[in-house]
Amino acid sequence: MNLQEIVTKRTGKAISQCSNEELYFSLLEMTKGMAEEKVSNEGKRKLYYISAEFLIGKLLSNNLINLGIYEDVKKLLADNGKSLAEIEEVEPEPSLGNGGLGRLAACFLDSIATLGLNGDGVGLNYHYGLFKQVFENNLQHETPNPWIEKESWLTKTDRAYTIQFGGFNLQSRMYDIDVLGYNNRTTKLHLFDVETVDESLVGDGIDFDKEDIKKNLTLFLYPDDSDDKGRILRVYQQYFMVSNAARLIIDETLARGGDLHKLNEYAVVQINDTHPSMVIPELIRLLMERGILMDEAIDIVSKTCAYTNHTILAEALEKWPIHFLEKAVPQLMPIIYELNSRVVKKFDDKSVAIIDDERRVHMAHMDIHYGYSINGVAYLHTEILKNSELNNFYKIYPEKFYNKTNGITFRRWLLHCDPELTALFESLIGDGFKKDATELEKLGAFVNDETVLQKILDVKNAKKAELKDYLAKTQGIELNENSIYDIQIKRLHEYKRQQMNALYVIHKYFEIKAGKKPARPITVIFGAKAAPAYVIAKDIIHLILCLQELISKDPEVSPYLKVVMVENYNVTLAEKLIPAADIHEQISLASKEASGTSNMKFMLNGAVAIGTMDGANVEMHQFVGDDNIYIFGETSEQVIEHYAKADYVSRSYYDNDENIRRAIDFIVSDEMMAVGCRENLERLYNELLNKDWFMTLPDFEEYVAAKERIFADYEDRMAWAKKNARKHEPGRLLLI
Ligand code: CJB
Repeated sequence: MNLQEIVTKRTGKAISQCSNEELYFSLLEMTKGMAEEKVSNEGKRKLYYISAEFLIGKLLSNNLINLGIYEDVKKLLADNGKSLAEIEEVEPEPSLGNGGLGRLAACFLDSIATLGLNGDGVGLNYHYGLFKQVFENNLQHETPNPWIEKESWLTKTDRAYTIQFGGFNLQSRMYDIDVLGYNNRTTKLHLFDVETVDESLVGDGIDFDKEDIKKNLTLFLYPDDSDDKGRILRVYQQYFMVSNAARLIIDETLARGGDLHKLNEYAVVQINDTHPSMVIPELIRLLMERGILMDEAIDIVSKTCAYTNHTILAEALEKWPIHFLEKAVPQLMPIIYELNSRVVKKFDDKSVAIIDDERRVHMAHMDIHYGYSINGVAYLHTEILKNSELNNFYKIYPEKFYNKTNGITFRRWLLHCDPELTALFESLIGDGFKKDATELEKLGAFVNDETVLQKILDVKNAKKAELKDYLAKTQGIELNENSIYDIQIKRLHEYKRQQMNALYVIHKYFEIKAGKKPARPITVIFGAKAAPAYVIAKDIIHLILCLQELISKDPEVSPYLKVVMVENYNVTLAEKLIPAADIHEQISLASKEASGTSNMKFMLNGAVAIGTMDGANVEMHQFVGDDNIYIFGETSEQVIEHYAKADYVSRSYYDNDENIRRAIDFIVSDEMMAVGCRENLERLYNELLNKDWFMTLPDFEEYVAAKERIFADYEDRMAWAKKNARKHEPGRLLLI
């Protein structure tokens, strides 16, 4: 059925008479119908990408693009006085992810579908998602983020399993979301849920009874893990995810006529970070239940599973106390003990054991011993894994370590979010780049063409004006479109150093007060959620929001400097912010950002990076050269050495550097106390002064200098535009 027919069936009205809501649901029905008609990718070996997060973003426009009907639908609606952009606003964004790890999973699904590979995603159907961020009194508050409506992209399937936990069983149900490839076939995102989940369990904010597993299992992604109850709940969630996945893999393999003794020829399981690691013992257990002996089951599973590491931060490498697992999933423990005892017998090195002396199970260790591949997500990150963080494993299994530098889908991050730039590119190099990003290299021919460069600048200005309108309408934020938009959007974490950017804002505030006005107004934009239990991260949000208020009320400074923190940063906002950015901040402490992927999205949309030699910035720097990226700060080798020698003392920077002292002292100044909370500001001040674990202060002066250079260079508009055009010369970034 075409759109008009569906609209008539649903509403009895003409398109022109329908509300945006009626049109959204009609488009949803039409698109789902078209997806169902497409064939799934095929091939003998099927990939199961298991992930706690899939940060898929809104689906309507992306699906219309991938079906090749976006322009036709847009025109049909426009001919009837309707705006597709306004209809898109009706769509809730699925709240199934947190950060880059989840967005990467979503980009992979797009890529799998487009490339025609045989592979599906497997995860959980969180009813309230991560959480919705609300700002009150310059503080972050968390509320549920319901996104599942009566009609949605989810399709209930017939697949259901009985999942066994210590002392009780739960009935699962699989829901599917079709992921459309570009002019191609589809793949599926399988999301498992519990029939008994009860949304009314959630009371104040995001509080709920963490022990009522039957009712709470799929309420939230990453439930607060500041106490044991929350941590055990994460174990229940993870096991539920992987037990369903393992059963699905076995059933599908058998349904395709596969032989479980050769499971590895039919299936590959990608373990996205450690959350799905229990799939290893669970698959072994299920194979044994089906009559395969343990030795063989272990061998089969070891040839089937592969693990992606996304961070070297110890806190994110999960280690579950044995008593948690004994309680939640006792049936796995005999297998985990056996896996550990084989390791201990073979290697006389405690650091590679699966179970440590504190009786904790190291999930990553299990993945490495019993998987066939371990990958890091950027060149530098993989080198650090091999040479330091996982060196003891690398020495045992050098052949298992691979690098896979992250990528992004340019359908969403160019075609969808910047149709104007896409049209410009298409007019210059044809449309082959929509399926094969390497064709963007052809843009290199225009690097000295001032007419083209001017058009690139014109598109940027149009996107900046669009962002201004959007934020005014949706968040009541006023931007000056003639200012420089300098944007940092990512999870809030001390290692990502949003606090360094905030200290720069304070520095600039003092400079302006002292009469050193910037050539052009600057708007520093942040978007970030802090984990509910991460106190210092929430204090950093508080600092930024206080600066936003204080500066906006200061008539001396506000014409030149503005700070904005967008509320509830998500994929939808990223799609508006990225095309409008002039400058993007990639300022993590070198060695700590595994890759970063917003760096790639900004670059694709013609923004210039200021950053450290960290994650994928290193490869970007290599590709674009010194002139087109603003690199500063200590190297990863220097940083790793500071940690090894424990020689970093933040207070000495405070004592010896006036700018640093002035900026840090301002955090607890009377002006700040007038807009903020003493407790939060003092805690952050003390943290920076006495600990500063992620070494904000040593890089500060170089950061300030790099910012001054980038702002000065911005004024030569043609030279600036060239920085963008150059990025598409031959041999540039490899995108998925
Ligand atoms: N990452 O988003 C997350 N969550 C985590 O818990 C750990 C890492 C991010 O994964 C991205 C995809 O690989 C990386 O680009 C990013 O550097 C990393 O922080």
